[in-house]
Amino acid sequence: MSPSRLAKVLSACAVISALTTPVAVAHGGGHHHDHGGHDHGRTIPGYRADEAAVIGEEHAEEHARLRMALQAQGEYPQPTRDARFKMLTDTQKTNNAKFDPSVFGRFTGYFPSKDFGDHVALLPTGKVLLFSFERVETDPTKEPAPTNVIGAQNAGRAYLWDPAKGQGADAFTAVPPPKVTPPDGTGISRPAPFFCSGHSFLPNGMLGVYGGNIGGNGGTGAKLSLIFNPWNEKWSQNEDMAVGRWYPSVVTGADGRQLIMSGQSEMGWGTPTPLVERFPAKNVPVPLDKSPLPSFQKVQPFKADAPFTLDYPHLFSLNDGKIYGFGRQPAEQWSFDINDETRADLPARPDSKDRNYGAAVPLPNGVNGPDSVMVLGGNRDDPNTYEFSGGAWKTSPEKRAFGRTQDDTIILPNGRLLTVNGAHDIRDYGNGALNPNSHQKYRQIELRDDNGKWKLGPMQRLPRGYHSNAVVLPDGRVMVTGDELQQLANDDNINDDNNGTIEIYEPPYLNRGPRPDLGTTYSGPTQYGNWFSAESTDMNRVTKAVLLSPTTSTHSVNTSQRYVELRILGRHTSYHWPDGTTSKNMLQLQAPYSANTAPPGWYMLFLLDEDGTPSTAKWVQLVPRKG
Ligand SMILES: [Cu+2]
Repeated sequence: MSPSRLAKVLSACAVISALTTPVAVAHGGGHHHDHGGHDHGRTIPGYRADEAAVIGEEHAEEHARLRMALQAQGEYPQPTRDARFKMLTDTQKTNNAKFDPSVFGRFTGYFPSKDFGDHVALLPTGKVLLFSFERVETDPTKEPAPTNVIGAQNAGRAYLWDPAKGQGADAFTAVPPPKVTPPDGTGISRPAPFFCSGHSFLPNGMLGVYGGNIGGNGGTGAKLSLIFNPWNEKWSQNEDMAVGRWYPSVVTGADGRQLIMSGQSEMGWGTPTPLVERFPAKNVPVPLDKSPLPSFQKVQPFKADAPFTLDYPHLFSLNDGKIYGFGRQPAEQWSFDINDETRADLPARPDSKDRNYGAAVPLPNGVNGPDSVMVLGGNRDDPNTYEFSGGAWKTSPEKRAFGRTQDDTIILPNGRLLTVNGAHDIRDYGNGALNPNSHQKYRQIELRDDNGKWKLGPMQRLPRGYHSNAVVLPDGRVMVTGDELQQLANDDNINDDNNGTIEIYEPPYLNRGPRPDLGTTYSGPTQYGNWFSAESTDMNRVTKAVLLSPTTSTHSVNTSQRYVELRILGRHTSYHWPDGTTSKNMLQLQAPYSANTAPPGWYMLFLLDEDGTPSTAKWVQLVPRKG
């Protein structure tokens, strides 16, 4: 049979099987069922027990043979993509009809993206930087990333998406990374292969990106040190780091400097580096303004090491000014003093299990800034959430509906938490590795309310696991993207250059009454402890003013998340400035007292009413006190 004929037969049946498979709903606390092909004694490769349950064993065996025949022909048929995507579209629609948008929110957008979005950063211009790698594979049943690819094909790519320009191709602009010639023996220059790097923001809104993979040895750490400048939309390159890092984490401390930890070294997979590096170096001023940085600045070694045995640790700057490093291995929990450059042991996480990539989030703590962190993702068998607070761990009384790995949990402008994305394992959505067929449950979002209770909500269109991301936009919507495997598996035209997709989720607060107004806001740099103005025609309805940090994330690591309330010092119907001008309906908001509460940098200011409905955001910048 020809490949297209094979594909037609299979996809015709696939639609039937997909549509008759019961949708959604958790199996309950971490129960797993292996659909890998060994159930009922069936050993035919490609056999799926879940399919057999719907269409019968013989028919499922027939499918298995067709599937293997297709695989042997080395291509993934467009009709299979189309059938799969139709199933996901239909099940999303059916399932989500039962969720009241004012309680659970709703998914409102799905559109093509120029990039896979394996790495994302919301920039202080309101644009989103998306980056990953040039496509090396179109078949989602094969490893889709250039992990072992050496040479020209292993190249980075980056795009800006401007939400103000909508959802079409015009809203995307290519911003390729600098060309480099990696030390891979080929001598070939190409856009920097920075996928699976680590990143965080500098106090001037620029993004520092460290590491990457030059290919081979199961992933060979790149020494790349790059800066993306959101103000002129250009990259610059620094001097290389001392070591290669693939899967490092980067965090910005209260001093405005970045610490770079972990990552598989230039020796390849299985050689995580304990070396910690810092940018900028201590004798170089921290960048505060928008002027481009000089190229080839140095990173600097940090005295203490960070011997994480598993990569991509969660790093956060908490309100005592220390960096907290929560390793995926339970005993690898440390704090770092950024002034003394020392490391101290923290108690072991109580779950006693290594965790996969999964979410962690610093919890809102009023005007004081975060002093505790919730670790919740990364173990599909564990629905518990763990809180590190006051130097000790506790297991929270409230669980999620089920455990997830590769999930993202982000803080919304009302201080509540949203979990999106998730999978069974890396490249495994519950039906075996490199099988795009996913357990439906991983498509359901989960929301945490003010009492800490979690509830499942509507489904996203695609299952998104490994390399997925989510970002709160300044208008309060949430952008969901990432996971090149699912994007390739559901692409409506694999031959065009739109390989990625973005989904938009509107939280419940966008589906209730009118939002509080936020007008002109002081947009210059604000020193810690000073007050600044924000105008609102709903001034008297406003109960809270909050700073929400823009986030940059990958692999469920999101070190920049932060939620800080501001003191409202005054409400003025009419305020007369010393220069003779007047502001109407003006709130007087006080910046946090110290960088320990919120490190220097750009933040989104939201005003909230008593129902927790946020305004759209305005950008403000916190800077150190002068003198
Ligand atoms: Cu990766």
